[in-house]
Amino acid sequence: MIPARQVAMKLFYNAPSPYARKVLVLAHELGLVDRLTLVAVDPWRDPPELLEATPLAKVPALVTDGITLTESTAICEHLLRVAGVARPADGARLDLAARIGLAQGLIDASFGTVVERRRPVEVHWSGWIDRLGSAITRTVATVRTPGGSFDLGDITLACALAYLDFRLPEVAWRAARADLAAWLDDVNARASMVATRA
Ligand SMILES: N[C@@H](CCC(=O)N[C@@H](CS)C(=O)NCC(=O)O)C(=O)O
Repeated sequence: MIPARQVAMKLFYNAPSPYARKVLVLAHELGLVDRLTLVAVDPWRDPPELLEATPLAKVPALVTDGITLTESTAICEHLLRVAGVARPADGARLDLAARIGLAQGLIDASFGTVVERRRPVEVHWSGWIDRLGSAITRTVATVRTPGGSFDLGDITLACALAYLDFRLPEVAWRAARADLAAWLDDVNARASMVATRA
């Protein structure tokens, strides 16, 4: 059997996708990016090579050892295993899962807003846009300012906040959380974030 570290990995991604960026930032941080065959696709156009890999036609999708992994967190957890990063102990693992969940939800609410706004204005569901907006505001107010290593929780949060700046600049999260804004400005200068900017 070929050792896991040598198995080929093909990553379907789209540069503006915050979910795909999260995977790519982690791959850079782990020094694994050269191990990935990167395939840039626009999922909204249903490219045949993406459909062949996943019926969901979503990015990110990682094909490895004849298996397609979808869901950015599952892909990241696989990359952490490939890199040999030990799983945190129980308490830290719960805290990490909670931080990933909050930041991922922030991406979901932001991405959902962007998609809803792509519909013709007369069919906008304003109640839904407002609900997502409230979730964004509450979540930004709630997240802790990271202080430690740039782990998957922090990477997910950085991708979420950078996506707000990129696609929803009218959300005044920086004014509400100057501490978080300073942190993002700091991590935005990391090589992994610079290399994955859309
Ligand atoms: N929960 C998934 C979300 C993936 C996702 O929604 N990706 C978007 C790109 S930002 C996509 O491919 N959308 C195409 C579609 O929904 O058809 C993850 O964490 O990977």
